[in-house]
Amino acid sequence: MTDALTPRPEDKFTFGLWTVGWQARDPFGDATRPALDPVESVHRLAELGAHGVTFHDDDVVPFGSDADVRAKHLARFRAALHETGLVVPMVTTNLFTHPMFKEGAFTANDRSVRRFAIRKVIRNLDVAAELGARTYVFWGGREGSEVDLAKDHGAALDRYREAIDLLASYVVEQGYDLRFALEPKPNEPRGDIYLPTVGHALAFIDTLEHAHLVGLNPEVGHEQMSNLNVVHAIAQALWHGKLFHIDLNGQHGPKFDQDLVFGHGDLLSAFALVDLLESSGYDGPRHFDYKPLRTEAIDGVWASAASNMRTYLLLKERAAAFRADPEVQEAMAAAGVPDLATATLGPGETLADLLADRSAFEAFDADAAGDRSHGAVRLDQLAIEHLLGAR
Ligand code: DIG
Ligand code: MN
Ligand code: MN
Repeated sequence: MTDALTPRPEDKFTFGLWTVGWQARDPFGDATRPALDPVESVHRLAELGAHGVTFHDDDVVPFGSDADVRAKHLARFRAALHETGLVVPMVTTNLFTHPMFKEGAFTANDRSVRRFAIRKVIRNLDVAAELGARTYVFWGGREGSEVDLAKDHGAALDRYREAIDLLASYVVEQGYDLRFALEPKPNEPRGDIYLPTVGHALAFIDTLEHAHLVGLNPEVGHEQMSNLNVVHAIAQALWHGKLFHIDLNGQHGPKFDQDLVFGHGDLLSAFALVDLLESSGYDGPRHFDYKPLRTEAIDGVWASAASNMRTYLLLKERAAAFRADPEVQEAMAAAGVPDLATATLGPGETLADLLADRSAFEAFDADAAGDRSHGAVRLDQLAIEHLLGAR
């Protein structure tokens, strides 16, 4: 029996193979789960209602495989996609697991590592294009430092830009229909990571040779690790026309990267994020980049995958009900929310007109404005009540 909470391909839910495939090894403990065959993940995620999968090169082809082995792994993976109908909207590169990347990839002091990293990405850009991916993500997990004086940070940004510009030039020369999405993160695994937030990444993108081809893949928890508001971050990414992809998950504020199931962190923030995504016209994948809790066995892995999609659909349903609620609409109007869309200067009004308008300043009743009650708490309570199913 299907209902509004049954995931459908048109919901565009996608999962990284590395998510359900995480064996739950952490800095303080061994794996608690066996390795998962990517082909099995494709079939199980399809059964759960996913629209597609995403992957790092090494998730499908083990690092260091020779050409024949690589071809066999890719062939098995393609066959599973064909059998299930799953698509691959996004591909990325593992530039962080092999010890060679321990001091960086694009920004490694060791030039030979930087050259290897670029070649590793180029080889996987070809795979991404061949599979029909439209987005290629760059998460610079090893691009950073623990010791400030062990790195020339300006030169590091030069090298980061050189790599992205070179790779974007390759995509243009090959005629690939691919765009790049940078994924900010403040720290972990490096003590401090370059391009730590959406803001830093936006500023960096503006300096690039092919800036129009480069956008963002913000991850919910990564902004929240910096105690930043992820709804503001996504709104600004949209405002710049740079929300090319998104990593949805959950996080309980400033601590290690929890990669929880979407909504299992700050639920009210997740509600506002779904409201924004569903009203913004963003038509990209609803991509989950999360880790099934280390406490779970394989049954919990698939349950957690389903939970991401079910939670998203519940929030989507509640956000629509919130927006349709006449009391919410009245409370929005009372709070002046729609008024912000009106320009501060009137149509055709000039600065001189503003300077001549005594009601704007000389005769303005600042105390009356200060006394006004804006009704934000009422909106918060209405959101809570919709979330709790009380309306
Ligand atoms: C971690 O948040 C990163 C890597 O898993 C991957 O490179 C990227 C893709 O979404 N997210
Ligand atoms: Mn994360
Ligand atoms: Mn991510």
